[in-house]
Amino acid sequence: MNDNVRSETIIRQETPVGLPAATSLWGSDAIAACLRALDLPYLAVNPGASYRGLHDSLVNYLGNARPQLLLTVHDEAAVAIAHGYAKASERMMGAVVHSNVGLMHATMAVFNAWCDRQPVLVLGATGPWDAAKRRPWIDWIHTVSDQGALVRDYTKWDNQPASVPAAYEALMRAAQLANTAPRGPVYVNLDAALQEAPIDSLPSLPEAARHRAPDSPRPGPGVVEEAAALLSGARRPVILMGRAGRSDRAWQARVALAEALNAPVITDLKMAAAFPTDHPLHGAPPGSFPTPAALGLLREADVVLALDWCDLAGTLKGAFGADPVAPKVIHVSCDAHVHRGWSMDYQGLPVADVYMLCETDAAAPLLLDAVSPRRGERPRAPVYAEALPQSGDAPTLRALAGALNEATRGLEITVTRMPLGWHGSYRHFRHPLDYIGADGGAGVGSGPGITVGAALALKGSGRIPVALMGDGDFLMGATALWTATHYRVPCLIVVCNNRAFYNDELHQERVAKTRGRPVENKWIGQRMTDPDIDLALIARAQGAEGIGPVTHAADLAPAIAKGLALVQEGAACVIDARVVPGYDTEMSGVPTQRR
Ligand SMILES: Cc1ncc(C[n+]2csc(CCOP(=O)(O)OP(=O)(O)O)c2C)c(N)n1
Ligand SMILES: [Mg+2]
Repeated sequence: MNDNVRSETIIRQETPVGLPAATSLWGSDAIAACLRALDLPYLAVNPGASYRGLHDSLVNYLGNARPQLLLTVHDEAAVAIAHGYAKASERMMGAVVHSNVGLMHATMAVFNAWCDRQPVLVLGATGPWDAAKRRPWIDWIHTVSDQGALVRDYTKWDNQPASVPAAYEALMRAAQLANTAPRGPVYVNLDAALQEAPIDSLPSLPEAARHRAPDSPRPGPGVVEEAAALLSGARRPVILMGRAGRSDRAWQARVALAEALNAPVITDLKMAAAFPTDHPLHGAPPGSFPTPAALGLLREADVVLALDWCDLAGTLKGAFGADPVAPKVIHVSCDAHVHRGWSMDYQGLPVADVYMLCETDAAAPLLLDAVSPRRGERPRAPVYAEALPQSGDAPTLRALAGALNEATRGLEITVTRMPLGWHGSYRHFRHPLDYIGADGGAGVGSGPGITVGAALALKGSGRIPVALMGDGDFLMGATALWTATHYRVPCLIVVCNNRAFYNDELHQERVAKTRGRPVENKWIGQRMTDPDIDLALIARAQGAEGIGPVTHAADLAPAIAKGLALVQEGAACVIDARVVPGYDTEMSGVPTQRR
């Protein structure tokens, strides 16, 4: 858990009544006790008969505390909430999804967490595996051979334990692996018969502290010195600041390293805030794709320090094309430990003159100690101004960004989602929790769940969770909001509602142009109009506050201010901000975030 969020949050508690003395014990009681030993704060669930044994144990044996159940309205939201919680807190929680169908619903969220390298303990169930114990029909429907195969290619580990002691070990191993860098989701599948079997006594629980995840691997001997020598002697080093931790200490070490090297830093909107974007060394507005300004810096570089940069090969290709990569490359990452055959989320194979197999925040202090400070001319200060409220009436995304900046002045907010079309210069990030990064796997619909999970982690921290979300993203996952209202988790979702899957209109436009076909038709099969969907009503239907539709630019800042005030009073709130379809092409000619 990082030092910026409180370890315990106060949310609505649902306290079971009349708990019996534990005179009889069941397999799932032992499994529940083991989950408590792992110190999981919450289990986001969508219920199902396949884990009714475990559900009973969590409620009637553990008393619905440590872990507390969080009911979700969709299995995908359960995993997305756990994903968002880990992003903001750096602490793992669990998600329980019903046999096969629940897991099938949850798969996209598991994939997102996998690509985002975030730990989630996903629990599932099947069976009874013993066919003689199955109820007719439905238990057979609930039983599949090798259920873990559904998610094996995008989880770090999965298992179907056959006994209580095996379940203990599986849970310990799953938690340890999930939290070992590179982190990721794991899946433990609990046989219904094992859960529902009577047991004589609780086998003694494993010592979770002795199964905790190790610290980041350390780079091999000599590698730090090799990297430090390259950096100290560089004329124009550039830092690609990628995946990194949320703590103040790690943030400060990264800033100190950049300052010691006097090197421009490039950050990425796919990943959480890693470096202050208003620092004079922050080289270019961040994007999801390398921006022309960032590529220009790379072309001038003689040494590139890539700190767990997502898609290093692609970024270098953007700068150097088919030519050899001119600068020396120091590649700091242990991501290769989860590079496997099915998903290509590992991206291209980057060149590396020095390869430090460790995490960013393990490397930064070591490099800081080892480099000789580089003097000389400071790089041009490229500090850019944030978006301002717009004078015109058109509610563009830039106008929305300006309104957000105005309405949040003096407040500590955590941006839990950026919409496609967001331009990296619209808003500065000055703290590791100012922005928690994107979804990881480009799975639309994760925005609401990740936001609610992050808001859960941030409750009590004094920071206000604010999501800026596409309408497509909101609509695909909107029912995650109910979990926020039910459990009293405040958050603000500003839906950048262009009433379209606009990103894909741009794709149709490109194809039409290439093929010499009418661009005018790009909206067909993309626009969600006639009827416009009333997003504020979707919020109100779930007990949240709903504001809007807001249709004039001048009304955006007051609407956001009102939403923030409601959230500060404890509400979950959705603002339907009707933005005009279109991404910003004017901001220094830099492409906006798109897919
Ligand atoms: C689950 C899923 N379905 C479809 C897509 C393809 N896709 C990528 S971006 C996008 C549009 C998202 O719409 P919205 O959130 O409203 O953002 P906008 O494009 O309008 O800015 C779609 C459908 C996807 N990435 N994920
Ligand atoms: Mg849209």
